[in-house]
Amino acid sequence: MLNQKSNLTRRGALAACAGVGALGLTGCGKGREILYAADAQIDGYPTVEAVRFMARRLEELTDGRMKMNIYPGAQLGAEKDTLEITIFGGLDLNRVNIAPLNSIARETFIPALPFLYNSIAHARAAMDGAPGQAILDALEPHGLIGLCYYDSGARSFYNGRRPIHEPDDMKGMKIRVQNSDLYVSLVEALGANATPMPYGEIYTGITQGVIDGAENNWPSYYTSRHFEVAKYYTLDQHVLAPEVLVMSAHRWNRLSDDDKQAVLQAARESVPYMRQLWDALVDEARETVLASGVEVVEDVDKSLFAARMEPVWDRFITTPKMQNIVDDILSMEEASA
Ligand code: GTR
Repeated sequence: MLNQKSNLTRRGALAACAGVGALGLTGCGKGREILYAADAQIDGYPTVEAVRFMARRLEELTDGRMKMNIYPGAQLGAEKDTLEITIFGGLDLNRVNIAPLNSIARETFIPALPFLYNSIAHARAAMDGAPGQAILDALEPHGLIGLCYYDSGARSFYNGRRPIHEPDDMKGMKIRVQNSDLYVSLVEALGANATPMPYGEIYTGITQGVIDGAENNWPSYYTSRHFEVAKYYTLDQHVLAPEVLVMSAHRWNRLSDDDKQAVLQAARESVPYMRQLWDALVDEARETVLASGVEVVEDVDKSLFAARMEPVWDRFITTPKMQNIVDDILSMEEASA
């Protein structure tokens, strides 16, 4: 059993060492480094396992000098809150979706534009390439270092009221969205009411009728068990926005150049590992959810959803720099097809 005294002593040491930070989850001392990482997804989810992989690589690359402690399942709070703590320097690493970064750096709207990509391969190529790097770089002036992207597949609508075949079926529905103006606009463009709310509150929100549904990819719909309470899933695939692993610039700036390189290398090496786990979980999620009796609407005329959502592009792409990144992504379409 963990002895309470040593636990308290450790907390005191952490707080003293961190100097700043609401959580004080940053570790240092005698050349040894402990990086603290948060994730809103449950233990075992591909993003969590990818950060664990990164931790093992980081330990190897630094001969055991750098270690990581990972807190999955939103133990440290919802993404919006843990991001603020990360920027402030109270938490070292945070794996989040791109959406909660939207209010921090406008460039992060780009990968969440509706129907931007023509395939998963296109999304991966764009995020692995120059456009993805330009978006990560845009985070730095806001106190975050973007280390890498992870997959998040395609997000689609689900609800507990009726099957959605076309946008008009969503009229008046209350749909939970992430904390992002772009997502609010997307849902409102369809005639539904957007309700921003943390991920962890969706299940109860649906059972209590606060919301009718939400939108997410297969693995999240499955592992969050939302499929138990929202039995209609429509594969409109409106957004292929990625997950992002960010680091607090406070912490980053205190690392030696060699340690920065090791962190970056370990993060990058975790990406192909994550993708393997991701592809397998998409299959498992689809099979299990279908077997549970969920009604999946596969035959969707996506052009109807795309037409309604199109005005969102002009509303959120507001600078020539952003437009150039969008153009770069669009020009990669053929190469990745
Ligand atoms: C998931 C993502 C989470 C969180 C969640 C949400 O796909 O992995 O980080 O952003 O969506 O909808 O809040």
